[in-house]
Amino acid sequence: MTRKILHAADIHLDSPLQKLGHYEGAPAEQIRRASRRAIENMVALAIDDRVDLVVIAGDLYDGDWPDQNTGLFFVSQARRIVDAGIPLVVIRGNHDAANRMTSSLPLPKNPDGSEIMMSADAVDLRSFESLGIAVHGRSFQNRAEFDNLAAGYPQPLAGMFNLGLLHTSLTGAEGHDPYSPCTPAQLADKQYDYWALGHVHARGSHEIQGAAPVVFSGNLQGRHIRELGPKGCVVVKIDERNRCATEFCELDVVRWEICRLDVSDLQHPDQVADRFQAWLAQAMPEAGSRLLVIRVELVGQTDLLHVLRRGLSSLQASLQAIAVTYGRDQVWLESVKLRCTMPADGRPAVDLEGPLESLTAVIDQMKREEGLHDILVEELSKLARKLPHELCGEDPALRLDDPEWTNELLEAAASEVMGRLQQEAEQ
Ligand SMILES: [Mn+2]
Repeated sequence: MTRKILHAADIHLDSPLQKLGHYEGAPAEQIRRASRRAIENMVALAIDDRVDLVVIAGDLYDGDWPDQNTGLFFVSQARRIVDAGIPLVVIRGNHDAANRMTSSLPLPKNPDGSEIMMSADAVDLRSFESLGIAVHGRSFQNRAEFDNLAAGYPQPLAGMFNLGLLHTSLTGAEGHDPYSPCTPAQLADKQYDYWALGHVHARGSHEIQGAAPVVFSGNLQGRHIRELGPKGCVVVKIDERNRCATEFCELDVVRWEICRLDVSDLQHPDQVADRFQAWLAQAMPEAGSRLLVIRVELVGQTDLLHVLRRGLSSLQASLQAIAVTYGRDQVWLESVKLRCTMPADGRPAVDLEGPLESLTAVIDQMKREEGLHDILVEELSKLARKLPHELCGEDPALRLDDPEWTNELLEAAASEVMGRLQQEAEQ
């Protein structure tokens, strides 16, 4: 008997998008409702593709519900799944840990009468005899779960396809808290047939060769510019001998992309707009009918850097105009970032002498000095302590522990100073 399991995770239903309010003309409503549309797509896929089981590996909710509508929405979607005769199994992750959620609603029961939500008290089991599938899983009791939950998972049930459902950071993943740590070797030791993981929002496989697949499905719908590209779920196809093959299925309705434009051979800033339009011509068909949210990053070495920096707001406006006219309602420009640098060997187009020349030397020297980074972090830490909580959450305004971010800040500051001084020198 062949079977199909839909594996999803990290839905963060109705997660707030606080920064959207900062952008002029953002399609905020479309982005805000994206997590719901993505769930509807998931349910439609489960029903249309006739999957046999749906599992959600934690962080279904982003945290306590803003109101009961979030819970009611999921109840209605769970209802659609079980009404189609498909069982659904869910564990809680750090975001929707048992002790974080103050309100709850009764979920429908599975077709065999079992509960959808797995226990946080001990490792739980859902055994679907008619499918020959056993699901072992445990919900997070507390937000910060530092024990290796996998250690308590039992031996596989003989004669069944054994699936481990777990919310974990494995051995650690950049940008994700190290909850429920474990190694791929420890998971392999359990001798299950598939590990459906959640927590890490980037899709990926981590199995040891020859052992069961260990898969992060990634999140269902990207929520900001660091959750890039196609998002969705994994459909696991199981053959008669309990061997499985996985297939990624796109479910997102809003897609975040970075458009990197190399400006090394740029003759004039106006050319950036042409290149952006050419990039859009390729990207739009790939995105289908989805809303594309795009950050433009200019990379490479150019001595037009200071010119670009000075004209950044008008460049941003002209790219936005292209997004509106050429992209119609399908494209929204999130921001334009200058990641390009001055040519290492050449001097800027403008002849530097006197104070500008000295300043260039000072900036170059500061970039080489290692202490500069520490000074910046120390200064900004004072500011960070005064920031309201909303600006320090998952997508913080100041990312002081990210050396790439602080370096960008220093580069931007140097460029800004040079640009302003040159402007004055020319006037
Ligand atoms: Mn998580």
